[in-house]
Amino acid sequence: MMSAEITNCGRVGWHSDRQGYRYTELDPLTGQSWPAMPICLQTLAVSAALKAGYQAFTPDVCLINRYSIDSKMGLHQDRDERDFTQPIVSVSLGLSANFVFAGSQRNGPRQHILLEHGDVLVWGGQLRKNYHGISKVLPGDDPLTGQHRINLTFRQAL
Ligand code: MD6
Ligand code: FE
Repeated sequence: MMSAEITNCGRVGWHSDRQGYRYTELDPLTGQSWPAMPICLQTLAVSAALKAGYQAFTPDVCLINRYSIDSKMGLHQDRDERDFTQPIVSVSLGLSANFVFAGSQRNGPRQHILLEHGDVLVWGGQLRKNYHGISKVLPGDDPLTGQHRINLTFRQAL
């Protein structure tokens, strides 16, 4: 089992290493700022949030995960952000994946959602800190991403 390859764009980025995980203003691998969040992506995220009823979403980070067919993401909570009234907007590209959505407890009942190319999931309110993960990336060969799935998650971290 492999985990996804990770990078970011935006004012901060989410980084995990031996010292733990955190949001940083500089990419620890390059010492440089993360690339700016492209306006078109920011606009997409803000308008998706608005459609779902979140009127003041101001994402400052886009976490970029690239999965291969053998990668998974274990059940986790997204809880390193400051303001949990802000939703998360997740955009799926390339190969499809099985998204597992548990409750507020890791071992609670699970829902399985197929995330396909172009799907946008907006996530917030009572469910903001629910456990979730990726159990499987479905094999295939996507014309744009090849044998990969790319997930963009937009958050307001600060
Ligand atoms: C993924 N996504 O879809 C991993 N977190 O590859 C997440 O961990 C995630 O999609 C919070 C909200 C939506 C998500
Ligand atoms: Fe997550």
